[in-house]
Amino acid sequence: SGPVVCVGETMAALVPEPVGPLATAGTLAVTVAGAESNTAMYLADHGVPVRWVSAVGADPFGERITAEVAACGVDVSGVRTDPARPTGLLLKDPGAAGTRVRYYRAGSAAAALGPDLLAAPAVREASLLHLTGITAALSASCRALVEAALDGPVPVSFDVNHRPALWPGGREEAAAVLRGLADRADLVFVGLDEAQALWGPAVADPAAVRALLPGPRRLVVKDGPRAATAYDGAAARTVPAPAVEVVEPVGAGDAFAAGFLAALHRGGSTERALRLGHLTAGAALRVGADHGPLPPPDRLAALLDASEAEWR
Ligand code: KDG
Repeated sequence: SGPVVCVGETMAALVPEPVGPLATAGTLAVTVAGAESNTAMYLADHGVPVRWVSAVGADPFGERITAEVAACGVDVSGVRTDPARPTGLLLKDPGAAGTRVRYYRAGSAAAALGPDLLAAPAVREASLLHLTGITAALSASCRALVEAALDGPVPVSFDVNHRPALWPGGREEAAAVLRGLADRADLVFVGLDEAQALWGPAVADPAAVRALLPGPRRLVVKDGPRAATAYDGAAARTVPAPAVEVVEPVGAGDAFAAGFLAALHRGGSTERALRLGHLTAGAALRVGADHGPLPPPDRLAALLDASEAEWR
């Protein structure tokens, strides 16, 4: 079967080094950020055949991003270069209350992507398409791309990824659009806090998210540092999150999705998929960039095989 194909925008991300507030930063590290390429990189780290399909500008950041994603073992042959539009940029502003993100991405190369992309052989060969709600917010053509993917023949994995700054219509628009899209996917990832922010305080537990999104066969509800619950049909399984010393949280959700998908790709159980999701998220939490190194393979294997008592 074909590769997992991740479609979405990737930007150059400037991160204060050492990690701290932008206002007092002396040095900015140039890193790569993009939810879908993050997931692709972690999938490649897990040995899953994966392709990232997108567009970048004909500029140094576009070149650099594509090279860095490729260096992780991701197939970038389907990445287009748009001579007329730039690569997007983001600034990370880490603070005590978490990281604020500032975008410089309006009119970017990736924002001009559209449903025609789905006809490209690089996408048609996919065994699974991985998309996120970020793409739905980038432009009308990007929204149409997500809609068309959900109507198409390839199963879709969808991470809700609500980014409030990207929705000019505000929370109400995001809530309606993202619920409609997520409910049509085959597999959905969403944070419990994100679900509450979007769909209201009554969405207080994973079961409430399931009730709101009955469509996807598999639904994963992540409850931050506490636990994650996966539904396969009506069957629910919850796995607590291991403790991690967090350096900077951005990218953890993308990593979680990759771990979960990688375990399923290998035919693993829901329990193993949740564990590998947590362990992969830990790799993102321990670094300032979105993509950090996985624990060594023998350590990962031991944790996946640990008894429930040892895992906790
Ligand atoms: O999930 C992490 C992403 O939010 C980050 O990499 C930047 O893709 C990004 C976005 O649009 O916010």
